[in-house]
Amino acid sequence: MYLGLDSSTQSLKGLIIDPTGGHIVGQATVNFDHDLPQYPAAYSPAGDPLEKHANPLLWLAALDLLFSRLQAAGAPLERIVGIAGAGQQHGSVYLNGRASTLLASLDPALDLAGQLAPALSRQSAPIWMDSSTSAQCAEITAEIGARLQTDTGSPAIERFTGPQIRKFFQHDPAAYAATATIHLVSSFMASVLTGAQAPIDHGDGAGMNLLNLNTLCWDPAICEATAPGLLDKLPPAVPTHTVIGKLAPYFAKYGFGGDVAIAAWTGDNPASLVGTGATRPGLAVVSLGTSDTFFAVLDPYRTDPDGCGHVFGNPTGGFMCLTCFKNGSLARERIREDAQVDWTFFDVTAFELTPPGNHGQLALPWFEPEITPPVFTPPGLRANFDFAAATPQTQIRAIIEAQVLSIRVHSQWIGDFETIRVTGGASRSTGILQTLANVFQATVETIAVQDSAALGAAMLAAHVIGHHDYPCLTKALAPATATILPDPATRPIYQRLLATYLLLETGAKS
Ligand code: XUL
Repeated sequence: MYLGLDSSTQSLKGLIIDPTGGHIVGQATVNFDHDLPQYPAAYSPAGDPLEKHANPLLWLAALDLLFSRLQAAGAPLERIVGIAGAGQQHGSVYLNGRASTLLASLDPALDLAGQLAPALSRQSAPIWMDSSTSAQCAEITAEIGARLQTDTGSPAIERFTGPQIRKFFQHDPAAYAATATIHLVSSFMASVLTGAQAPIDHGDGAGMNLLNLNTLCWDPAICEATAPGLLDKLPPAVPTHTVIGKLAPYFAKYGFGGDVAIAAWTGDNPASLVGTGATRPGLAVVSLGTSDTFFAVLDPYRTDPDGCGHVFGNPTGGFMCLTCFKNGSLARERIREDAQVDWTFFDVTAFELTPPGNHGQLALPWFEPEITPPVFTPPGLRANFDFAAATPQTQIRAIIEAQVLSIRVHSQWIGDFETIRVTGGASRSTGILQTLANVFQATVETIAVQDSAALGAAMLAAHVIGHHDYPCLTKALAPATATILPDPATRPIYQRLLATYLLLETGAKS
């Protein structure tokens, strides 16, 4: 059996799979706010709301708690032969020169947080929600130029690790100098499991603005432009398919056996690519959550001319792209509440009462600063018709078609797709699913996977350690639950509406 872990912003999840039977045989979750409120999961250390940090001891306390919960629930921990994991991307953990010794000598009589606290050279970890590094992004870009995007897969991005490291170096040079190793959340967690400094995988490493994706090595000039001596502080970069060590003896107290292999951890999005069964070209995933995300395999390597899409490593080899749309479900919820309709009306009825294309009427719900396209000051609702005077069904179709057209526009640089797999809460909406099928003229599939990052990590472990093949793992653990075909008659309607959408987006950005 194989264990997949997902260390995300709000929780640590563990999911155990039996790859032969094709079942999930155990799972547990630690919810940070609820279970460990003493350690903040996303706070602003100096009161600047653009800064968002976490206390890294949180992730250690969560690991102890998760394993004791799995043990108490009778999960078959003694039968686990391999573990892999996924971490929230971009967040960084700073360790001093004592860390390697402390990691190698964990005492099972004590807990992880207490023993590893002295290993930290920085008490907090900037996480992906931090957008406070615009100045550092500009400085790195001025030094490196356009090569930064074409070689690292993304232009300088506020939440990415390199700009965050530069800010730390500028604001606290002494603590930076006392830092021996800088980890991502993923490689930090892997280090704790193995009791030794773990490498960073290409999947998550690509979210740092430091890894050269043409050479798959840390880029010396970009590292030096980010912070002096940085190259020496980075763990090695390795393919995701790497066995990095054995589970440290510390964890035997939870009932693990003596010979558990650990595979390299990756980022939550690369792990989700595996967990949604989307590791082959021609298939894309749209995850409709608080934010909407679009991800797919990218082959061959190239970058988004608009700079909105990011390129990460595909854990199974090659590359993937990811685009985040900040105004997802929260925006949909707000429109539904304002229209005073229930979810059945929002998800189904509104689409039965209105025609595809909505007579050219579109509305962008940018209530929060948008990531794709980048809009820092949210303009609120922007429509090309009198939104307030329209019926709820027209309003709803206008919003959903604009959101789906935005996903289409900002994924066009990748190409066309035969199949789109849809996950997340809003994938219950038949209206949204049919709109996706029609706008993309692709088959839409729903999948029942709830925790795609944790499942993807478990599948990675089964593949890397147990040599199970991905198509079989996907068939058993992430099968399609429904298929929606595109209506070919809507192709010209959405081709025209795409041009209308672009005009609306341009107006809303300015
Ligand atoms: C991706 C990103 C988020 C985090 C969430 O670039 O910032 O999706 O990975 O954990």
